[in-house]
Amino acid sequence: MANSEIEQLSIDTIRTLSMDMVQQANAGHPGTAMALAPLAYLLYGEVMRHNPAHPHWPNRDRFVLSAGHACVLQYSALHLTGYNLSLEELKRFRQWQSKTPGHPEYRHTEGVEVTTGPLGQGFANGIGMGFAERFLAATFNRPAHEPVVDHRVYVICSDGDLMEGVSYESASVAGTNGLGKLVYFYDDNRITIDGTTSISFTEDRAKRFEALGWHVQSVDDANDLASLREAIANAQAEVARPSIIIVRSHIAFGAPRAVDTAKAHGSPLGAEEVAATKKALGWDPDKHFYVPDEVREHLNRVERGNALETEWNTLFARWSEAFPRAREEWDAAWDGRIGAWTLPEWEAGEELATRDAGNKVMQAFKHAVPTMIGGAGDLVESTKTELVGGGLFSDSWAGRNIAFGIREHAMGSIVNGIGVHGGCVKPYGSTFLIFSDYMRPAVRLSALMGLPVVWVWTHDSVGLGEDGPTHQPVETYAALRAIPNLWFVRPADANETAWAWKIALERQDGPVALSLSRQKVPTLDRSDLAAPSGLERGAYTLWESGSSPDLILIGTGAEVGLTLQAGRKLADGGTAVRVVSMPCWELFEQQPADYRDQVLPPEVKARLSVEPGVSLGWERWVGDRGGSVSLEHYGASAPGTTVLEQFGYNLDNVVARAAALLERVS
Ligand SMILES: Cc1ncc(C[n+]2csc(CCOP(=O)(O)OP(=O)(O)O)c2C)c(N)n1
Ligand SMILES: [Mg+2]
Repeated sequence: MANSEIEQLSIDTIRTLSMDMVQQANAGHPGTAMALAPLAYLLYGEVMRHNPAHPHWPNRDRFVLSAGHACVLQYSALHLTGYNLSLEELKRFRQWQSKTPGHPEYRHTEGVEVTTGPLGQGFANGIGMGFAERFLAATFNRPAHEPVVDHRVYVICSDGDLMEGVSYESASVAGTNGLGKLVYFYDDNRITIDGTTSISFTEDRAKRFEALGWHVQSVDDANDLASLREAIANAQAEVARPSIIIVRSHIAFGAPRAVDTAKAHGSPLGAEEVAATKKALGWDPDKHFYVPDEVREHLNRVERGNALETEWNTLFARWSEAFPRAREEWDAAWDGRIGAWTLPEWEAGEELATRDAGNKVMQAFKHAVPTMIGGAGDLVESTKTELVGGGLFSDSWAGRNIAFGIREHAMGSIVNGIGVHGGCVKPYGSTFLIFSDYMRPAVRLSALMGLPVVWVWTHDSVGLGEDGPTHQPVETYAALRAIPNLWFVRPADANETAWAWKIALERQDGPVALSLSRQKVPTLDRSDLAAPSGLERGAYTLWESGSSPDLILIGTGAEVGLTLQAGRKLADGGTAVRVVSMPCWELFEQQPADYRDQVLPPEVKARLSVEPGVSLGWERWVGDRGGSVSLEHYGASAPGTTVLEQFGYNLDNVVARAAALLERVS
């Protein structure tokens, strides 16, 4: 078979498999996969350095299908090139527990590098991968030795990806940082679900990316392999700027009626149109999920992948021998291991904001995690999250501090991309707690993917003061606690902050969010209190007046000090009181029932929570007879101490609320 023939047959196999998957499931997105079959053929078949037999090889090229709805394209390519994804699994597209879910899922299907589907995310994740690649290259490559880190990131994105703001934000970050190992493809099919893009998306995309500092090329026809090859070669040669190739395509290419229609985006073509398409392509319309033997042979990339990996393994072995110390660091980095460090401790009574404590903790562990990188959304002076002495990434690729600019959403998605890349231990992003809303899609995905990343959010209550209600989180704790698999930690004082960072560093299977105060809080005098290590269990009895309490006060974060004061005062008046510090609901939920019952004995019904946010959810801990000193309204602009005082976060009010509760319940 002539080369061009086998190429065409392979491309049409990707096309027909994609169509058949959607038709069989009677759900999914056939059109874009059909149109981009040639691109997938080139990327998986000849461009990317990947190994289907070992998808986790560190120096592989990364691939992101940001237009995750077109996942049948990726599944077809993974199957045909020899990944662990059988034809049976393709037939079970979108079915219960199949390896071919409705959008690509990280750690679910081998070869899928990141979960995509929410448009714009994959675009920004790819940029995070580009950060990781440049940082690890600068950290581990040695002059006069072949590089051990040297790969590209290939991303396919769509109109929707480019319409979403996060793609603009992150593209700007990529341009500013000159991430030259990125090769993006924009599927310019001029169609979205609601029809032609002329009704919703009219700016000049090429000029936009040029203005953002990208290297921009266009290919007029998605079926023109020669032009695609040439553009890809140019993009690879451009190492100082990220590249984007705008590829004009026709959705549902090959389908006589469905081509260029918005309907082909997200509906099965129908049996008749599938048959007509197969006929038009010169295929037998009665054959489904048909893979010609010669295509299977032609596209299998296991041998090539093994050869590429072996070649890298050999140079990696030479490098390891020449630089044994670097090799040790490499192993720790890729295993996500944390070196030895000592938790700083603070003396009783020392007054400092937990954000300042956080800063000191970061300096204490920064050498124990030499490949940790991260930064803030233009608030590093406020969130205090600089790794001092680590350098700025925009100055040098070995710099550990990333200036994300005022782009919280991109920051979140970029940190996720760094996280899935591997090698960079515990990437983090920080801003004010209120602006976690701006990064919520990325935070949710970090939790969904179970990524070991850290979110550091400061200015975590109305106690921030003068900036007023726009800046004061109220519903935010509840909103974040509603995200499954996110640990939201609000430490009480400096010593709890050290423990909060400790669990953040140690957690491997999901994100940890640290909620830190802007305002000073007193370091608790632990001489008659439980140790701050209690934070590891999510909640712990901080202090009690006697062994069987009639009343339990539960405080979080900066309000624990006040809660404790109230508890002592009530005890002085003769009440048997227990004070619980509850920095993290999620960790407490994971404790065995007997521990939970020990901290919050079911028979004690008089329970009062003290936290400057909505009470939503607190009924789980205070019970249906308990109460909450909460905020069911927005904050106000005034000095923080005044705001807290006025809203009832003062000794008299907490004591009065507790006394009233006790009377009502007993
Ligand atoms: C954030 C987000 N909003 C909405 C959707 C639903 N959605 C899926 S694809 C799509 C747009 C399709 O247009 P385009 O991105 O151009 O993809 P094409 O149909 O051309 O493949 C939309 C709105 C989504 N997946 N993510
Ligand atoms: Mg489109």
